[in-house]
Amino acid sequence: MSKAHFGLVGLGVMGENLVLNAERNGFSSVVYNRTFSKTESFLSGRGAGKSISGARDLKEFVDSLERPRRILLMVKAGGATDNVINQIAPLLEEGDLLIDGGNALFSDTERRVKELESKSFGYIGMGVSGGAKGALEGPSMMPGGTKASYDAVEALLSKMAAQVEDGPCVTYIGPGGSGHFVKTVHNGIEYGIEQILAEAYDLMKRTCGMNCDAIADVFRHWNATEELCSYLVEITEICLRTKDPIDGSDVVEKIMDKAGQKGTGLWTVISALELGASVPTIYASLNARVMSSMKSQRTKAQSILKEPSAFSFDLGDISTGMSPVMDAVVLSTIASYAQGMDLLLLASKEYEYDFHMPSIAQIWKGGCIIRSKLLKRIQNAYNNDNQLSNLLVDPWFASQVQRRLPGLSKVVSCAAQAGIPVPCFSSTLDYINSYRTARLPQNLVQAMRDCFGSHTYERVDKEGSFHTNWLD
Ligand code: NBP
Repeated sequence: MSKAHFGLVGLGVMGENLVLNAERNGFSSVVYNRTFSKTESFLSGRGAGKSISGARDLKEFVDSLERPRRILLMVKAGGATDNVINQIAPLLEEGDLLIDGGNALFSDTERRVKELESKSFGYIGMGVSGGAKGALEGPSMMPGGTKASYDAVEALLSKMAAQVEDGPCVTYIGPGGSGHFVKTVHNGIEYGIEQILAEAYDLMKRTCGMNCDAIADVFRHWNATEELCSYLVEITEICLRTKDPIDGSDVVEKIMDKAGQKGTGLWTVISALELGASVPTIYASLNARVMSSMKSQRTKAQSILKEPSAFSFDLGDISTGMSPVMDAVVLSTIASYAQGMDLLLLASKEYEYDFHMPSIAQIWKGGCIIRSKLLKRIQNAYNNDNQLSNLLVDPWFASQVQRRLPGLSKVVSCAAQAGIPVPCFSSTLDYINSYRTARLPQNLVQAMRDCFGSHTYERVDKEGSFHTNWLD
């Protein structure tokens, strides 16, 4: 029997769809899953009639693959991935290649790359984005490891990836854990945008009394603009229009207001703090999920901490796309991307990943959850300057800030008066106002630090390190 071109371990939502994608693109495949009954039901279900076979154990799986073997792991990140690697590594031979497509912590991938490359077979840590549909139809993929390992699977990955006007949504990201680092930051940006869209929905509902269909109309309008045309805006409209089949009411209004998280948003913020990147919009979205989980405390507090008395303000109307709210959404979305890209640049220097920023923007233009028209502008900005200090100072983005800052400011101040939380909008406003302020009040912070702890300070009028005897 001829050997398969491609092997997949882990028949979860992602693995199932990725192996169907590989097979559709001409790569006969073999699958292995810890629980064999899942393999059987896959092969008799979605995998039936295709060039996909199943293996009962890892030895049979490895023996069914042509050499050098190309094996994609799509199992739960963390200990499960280590377990599978420990079981499969002794069965591999020189030149074989393992790809971890799970959402691994990038430092775990660094460790695994070091351990496994020394065993003479290749190891790639690859971020995959696009959910189930993207995995089947073409995801965005972010592979990191040695260039030689990437070259060995480039043809396979290029065929499986989403395609946009300037190529497939996959590229060599860089060494070690760089692919998983980029995927982590992608998810951090995603957290930000999801919260931004939720804040817009909340404002329109609570200040304008709009129902889900009316708000969905606004999202449809936004999705037709260059600034906001994106997958997340598109699915937000769908979510808002979807009705409960039982009583025809809006499903969204029946969903518990507690948002889950699996770690990548947290890892983004931890990395940002470690590297000294300012990511307040992304952090605000993470904190909003944490706050949302405190449902019983919030319910109790609502009756104790009264909201401000009646207010009124003008957010525009649907025909103008609720323009101040749109300004707030556009600038906060830009801030999410800007903060994520800034974090990538710092990581590129600190970890010697040598990121090619335009290529990262390019592979996010299709297949992934944060795909949007804005990414073309981001790609252009970094094509002009791969080390651009911040997207906000690129001419096109700067013009957006200039034009939309009054709208964002209005939304934040009105929301504050109405007692409506808009953590991403307000963090973005502070972020932009801070970033465009040449002199911040940290001179006083430095004075205090020197006063109580003799930490010294620099001066604006001469070089050196200074101390004042403040308390004498
Ligand atoms: P899950 O994250 O739910 O993982 C399911 C797979 O992991 C099954 O094949 C399961 O085998 C296997 N597994 C587990 Br759980 N523990 C194992 C262990 N100790 N040893 C061996 N296998 C084990 O599936 P998923 O949602 O398809 O995600 C797969 C990976 O892709 C994850 O790392 C995830 O973070 C990442 N990812 C997910 C998405 C998404 O939208 N879902 C998007 C991008 C990336 P079993 O059948 O025997 O339990």
